[in-house]
Amino acid sequence: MSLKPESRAATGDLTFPAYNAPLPSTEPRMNASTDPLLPLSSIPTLPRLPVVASMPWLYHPEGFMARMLQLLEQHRDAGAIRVPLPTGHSPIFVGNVDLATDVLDEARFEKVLEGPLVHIRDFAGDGLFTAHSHEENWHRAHRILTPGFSSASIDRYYPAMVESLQALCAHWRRATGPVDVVLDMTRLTLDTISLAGFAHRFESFDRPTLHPFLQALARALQESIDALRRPPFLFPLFRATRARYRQDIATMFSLVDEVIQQRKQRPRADWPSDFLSLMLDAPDPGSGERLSDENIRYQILTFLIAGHETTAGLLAFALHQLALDPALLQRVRAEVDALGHGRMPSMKEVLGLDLTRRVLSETLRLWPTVPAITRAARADTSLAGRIRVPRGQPLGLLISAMHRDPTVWPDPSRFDPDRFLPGPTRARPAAAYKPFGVGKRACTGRHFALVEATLCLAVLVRDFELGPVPPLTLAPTVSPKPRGFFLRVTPRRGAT
Ligand code: MNH
Repeated sequence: MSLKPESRAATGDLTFPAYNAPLPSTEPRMNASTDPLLPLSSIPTLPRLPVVASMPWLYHPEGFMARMLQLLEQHRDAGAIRVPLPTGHSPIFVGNVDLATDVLDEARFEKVLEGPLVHIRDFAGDGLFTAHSHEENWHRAHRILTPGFSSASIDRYYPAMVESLQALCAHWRRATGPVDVVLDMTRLTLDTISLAGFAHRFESFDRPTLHPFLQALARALQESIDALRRPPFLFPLFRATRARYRQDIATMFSLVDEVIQQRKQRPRADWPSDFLSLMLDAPDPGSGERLSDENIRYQILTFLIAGHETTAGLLAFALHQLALDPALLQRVRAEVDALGHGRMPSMKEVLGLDLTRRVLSETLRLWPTVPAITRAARADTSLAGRIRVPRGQPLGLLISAMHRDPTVWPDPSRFDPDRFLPGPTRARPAAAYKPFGVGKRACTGRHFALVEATLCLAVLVRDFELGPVPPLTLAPTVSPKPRGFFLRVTPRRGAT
């Protein structure tokens, strides 16, 4: 299928010739003042039909994000495509390093809430992830919580990571058939973040299905995506779905609010050292004020939302890759075996697992579990000195496409953790690798996630043989995951 400038899309003719990139991307940027800037409509645009807009062109068995990646790979030279949605929005997705470099400039672009984030705000409110960049509560929570997530503070939460991992290992030792890896990684990361976040034990490995609270969360997240495909006038047809959604939100609020009230009733000396205590306790170093109970509820839900699927997907992709590649698996195992014991490693040992960590970095390059983020121009500006961008225009950054840009990643689809060895190969443009987002709205939980993922991957490959797996296909979920990933795991001989 070919794309075309939007002016021609309006005619409804679907057989235009392939789009030609307007100017080579090597054009010096400073020429912006002399060359006329091209309008946004010069960006290749998917056809727009009545009601369904470009939906027929967005189908992919592996989901919307997989389709966006495919489209941007077909239009590498243009570096961006426009996607008319049934909601009337027409977001632009940027997918090469050249154009993304401009969008990373915080002086000119800022995070805006678009797509699923608009709906996730229904239950994550003005928590860090779904707050508008200008909201006072974002600044306050950012100042209070950032120190709690620094690499130095993670050792407080390390015992929670170990405890959940032990439950996973016990579950795998009991397994009589192949395990459902995505479900098990989800149980693991949810249990870890709820234990570290608010000292709550969901004990997911002792239940056949996720706890009702976690099911409510999963359904609400799914609805925040499904709602995007629905033209607003069709909402009345989804009355039952919307009622369920409101009920799921109420379920989540009541559990979290109760946890907060129970904590406040306990004597201060008994408070566990988790994020909830930090939030109730620490005044904002800027204003001296504390977070409100309502805002704390939103932060807790935010940690659960932002902190489980992403890390679960990362671990599932890494395990899939190691199960496919026995030579690499042996190298990782050798690194972990060299610790010389079969106990749970200490956090210091985990931080020294260099290859294991690089496997995770390379996994996040090929399958970034937050595949896109949205920015908008603070004032009229341009991309690569050639495309005019009006103030407020939302731009999606397709991180997965930037991560496969062949101008900075040779043989981009090959899995090679040694790309992340220190040395001259690391001299890449900043926009080449952004799995944790950009600037002041970048991921608060990145150290937490990487420590947790390194610990878990290391212990799982040390203690279990991984059975054979078919080649990777993706589930069509927002945060990508391997599809139908069942793995035969057997305790490794000699492992304790
Ligand atoms: Mn996380 C923001 C990726 C794990 C908490 N996270 C982001 C963003 C990306 C991201 C990308 C930027 C979103 C945007 O610009 O709209 N996060 C990840 C990945 C992993 C991850 C790939 C795991 C792998 N994140 C975690 C964990 C936590 C967490 C674990 C919490 C325990 N993330 C956040 C929060 C934000 C965020 C909070 C919002 C930060 C802000 O806007 O101030």
